Amino acid sequence: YKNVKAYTNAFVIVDDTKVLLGLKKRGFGRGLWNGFGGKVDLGETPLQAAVRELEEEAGITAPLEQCGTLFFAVDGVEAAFNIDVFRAHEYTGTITESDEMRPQWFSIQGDLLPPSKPSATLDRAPQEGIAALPPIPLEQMWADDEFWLPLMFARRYFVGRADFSADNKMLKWWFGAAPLP
Ligand code: 6U4
Ligand code: NA
Ligand code: NA
Repeated sequence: YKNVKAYTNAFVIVDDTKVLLGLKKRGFGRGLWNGFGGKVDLGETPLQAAVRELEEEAGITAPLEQCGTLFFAVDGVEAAFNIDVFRAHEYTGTITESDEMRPQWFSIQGDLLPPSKPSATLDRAPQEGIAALPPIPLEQMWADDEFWLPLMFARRYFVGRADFSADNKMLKWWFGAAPLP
């Protein structure tokens, strides 16, 4: 790669049990479920960009906090991605489909649940409505997501890198976590 472009990706996670994802309807990553985000515009901080993109793509406002940093390079593509990842545990406004994203709640289940989570929390009866949500559709998401989503759901701070081939296969990757600073 020859240059690095700044992007954001934002997740709303309610009660540690459900997460809002959007189905990308156009452009890069079309057909994949992801958080809400995009390019950091000139003059914006990554946080400002994350708040703006969440509003533009899902119609809501949330007190986002950075929870990770990811770096992606693709063979033969000049620009690599630096993605600041944000999360919030609450939001205001009405979740609204946009031209770019179709929002949908998913339940956090199985291997994506934090292993360190106290069993008292995990074992309690699911809240009304949660059980009916579909599980996170990893097979229809970027290949790297399964490695850092559990860290995000465990409320840890994560960093990582993945290198993709020109046809978007993940060739090499590394992800790690630390307690939140
Ligand atoms: P335009 O329409 O050009 O303004 P914009 O909304 O600024 O687009 P977009 O949607 O192309 O940008 O941003 C790409 C989104 O995809 C960002 O949220 C970052 C995310 N993304 C890119 N590669 C990813 C990967 N390997 N894994 C992942 N998210 C990725 O989980
Ligand atoms: Na976007
Ligand atoms: Na944008």
